[in-house]
Amino acid sequence: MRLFIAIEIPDEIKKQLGGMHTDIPGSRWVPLEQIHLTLSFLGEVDDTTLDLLTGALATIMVPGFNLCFSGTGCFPDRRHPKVLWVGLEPEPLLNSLASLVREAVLACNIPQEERHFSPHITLARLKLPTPREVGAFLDRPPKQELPQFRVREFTLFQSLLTSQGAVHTPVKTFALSPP
Ligand code: 3AM
Repeated sequence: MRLFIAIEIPDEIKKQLGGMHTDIPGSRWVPLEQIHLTLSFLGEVDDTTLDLLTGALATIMVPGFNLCFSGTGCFPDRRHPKVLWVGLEPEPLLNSLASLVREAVLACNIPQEERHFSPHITLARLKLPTPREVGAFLDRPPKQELPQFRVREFTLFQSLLTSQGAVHTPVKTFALSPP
C-alpha cells in the first residue's frame, strides 16, 4: 500500500482554498477533496509494517492545536516554481506532531527524507516554467482572510495511483489529546 500521513482540512476551508485557483499554463490544481497538510510521505508499505506503524502512531500524545494560514509560496523557488502552496503560521505543537510522526515512521524502518518539515498545503503542481504567471499568483493580495482551524486528529491515508491521478482514502485516524 502506498501511504502518507496528513492533517485533514475542514471542508469549508477547502472551498475557500479552491477559490485561489488561477489559470496558469501547465498547472494541475489539487482537487478540492484531496487538499491536505502532509506530515509524512511513506511510499509503499507492506501489511506487517502497516500493523507496526498503526501501533506506533497510536502512542503519539500531542494536544490539539489551532492552525492559522500565512501567505502563499512555491517550491523550490520563484524562478523555478514546481509546487504552489499556502503556508501556515509557526505552531510548535504542529512541529512536535510532525517530529513524533517522523520518529514513529523511522522506528518502523520506513525511510524518511532528511529535509526539515516545512508546513504547507499544496494547491497546484506545475509542468511548465511560468515564473511570470506564478509571480502574479504569489504577489496578489489575498481576496479574503482564511480562518484559523482546530486540529484534533491526524490521518494515515492510502494514495492509489490511477490513470486519472491519485485517489486518497483514509486508512486510520489518530486522535490528538484534549488541550
Ligand atoms: O502535501 P505535499 O504536496 O507536499 O507531493 C506529495 C504530497 O505532498 C508527497 O506526498 C504527499 C501526499 O501525496 N509525495 C508523493 N510522492 C512522493 C515521493 N515519492 C512524495 N513525497 C516524497 N517522495
